[in-house]
Amino acid sequence: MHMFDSLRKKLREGVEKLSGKAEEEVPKPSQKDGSADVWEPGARGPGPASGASREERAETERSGDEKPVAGGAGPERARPGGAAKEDEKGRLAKLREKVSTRELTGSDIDSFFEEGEMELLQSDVALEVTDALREKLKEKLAASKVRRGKASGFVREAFRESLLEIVDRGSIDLEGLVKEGRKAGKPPLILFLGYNGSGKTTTLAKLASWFRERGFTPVLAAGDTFRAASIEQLEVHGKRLGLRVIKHQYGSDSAAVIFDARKYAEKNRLDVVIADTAGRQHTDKNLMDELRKVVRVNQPELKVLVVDSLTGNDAVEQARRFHEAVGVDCVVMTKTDVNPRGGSILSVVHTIGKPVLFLGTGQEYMNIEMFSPERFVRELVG
Ligand SMILES: Nc1nc2c(ncn2[C@@H]2O[C@H](COP(=O)(O)OP(=O)(O)OP(=O)(O)O)[C@@H](O)[C@H]2O)c(=O)[nH]1
Ligand SMILES: [Mg+2]
Repeated sequence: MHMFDSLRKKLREGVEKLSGKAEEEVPKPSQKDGSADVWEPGARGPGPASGASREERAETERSGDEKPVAGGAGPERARPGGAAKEDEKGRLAKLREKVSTRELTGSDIDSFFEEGEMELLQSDVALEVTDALREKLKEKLAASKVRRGKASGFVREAFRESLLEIVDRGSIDLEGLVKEGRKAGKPPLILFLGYNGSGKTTTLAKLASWFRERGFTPVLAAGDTFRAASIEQLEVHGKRLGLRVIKHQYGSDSAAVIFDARKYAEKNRLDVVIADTAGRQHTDKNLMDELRKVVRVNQPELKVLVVDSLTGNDAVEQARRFHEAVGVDCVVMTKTDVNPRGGSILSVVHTIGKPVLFLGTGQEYMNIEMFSPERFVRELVG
């Protein structure tokens, strides 16, 4: 199983289908300009040309550099026409463009989405995202002429750009944040929050390890004073990583623990405070109030929402509610190593308009992958 396999499959199918459409056939003879499309015997199209004059057809055959329509050239040969040369040139250029390009229409794009919506949903792409993608593709593809033989690259690029517009929400400069804190003599506070079991504690330990590898020294704040054994869990990480853990009693005020951790870091000239918080559901009013207080009292430099990518479409609701409650700065999507769907990344980012900081790709410290929107999109559509 590869990360995002099912989403990748669906999107690549989209590229193929739409580029197939673009290569498929030239439009039926246009009534408007009086010119006609040319079809040669053997062409993959609706059949022999109906309205083209012999001259036009012959000229198209002779313009050997552009082979607009696949299939064999007819037996007819050119018969010099009587029209003025310039006129003839213009007419032929127009004709050549007609046979060498095909306009994708809004309904081509709609039909892909109508067929594929369910599957996209099953890959955790929320309906709002599907709609946004559809509109973006229409903007880029509908009514633009696609050159024959070039459709696949053209359509792929449109997918890439559209997905990038959805998923690229800027980036967070973690090292810059810490360096600025050093200059100001105030170590930044990075606060982790999210649903129960989403991976907050594991993820913050991974980030602490990431900082250590880069020569920075974090201090950990045991802000989850609620769940049994949460403090011990953080202490295990502290021990493994050789980092100080600031803790209070179970049931004590989370905001106060984190406040103390910042003071400790300031006093000891440590680089960054990384704070755990209890897992909570947005429906739990008391715990959400507690989180608001943590934020109000401590004013974190970075609020990181940790979302279990396996949550599926519910991830959108989680992200929205946490964002409304405290204003999230970025997201970590965890368990992407055991999730072939991948659409929740698009959905969450689209919903709150904040960047993905990194992906959790396993249970070890090293299993984090800094998120690059460009790479993500390339992995999806090539
Ligand atoms: N496969 C995989 N497992 C992960 C990843 N991130 C976290 N986990 C696992 O998810 C489980 C929950 O992780 P925790 O870090 O305890 O989650 P939490 O959000 O702190 O949980 P609570 O404090 O109870 O709310 C653990 O078994 C982790 O090993 C990941 O990226 N991949
Ligand atoms: Mg935890």
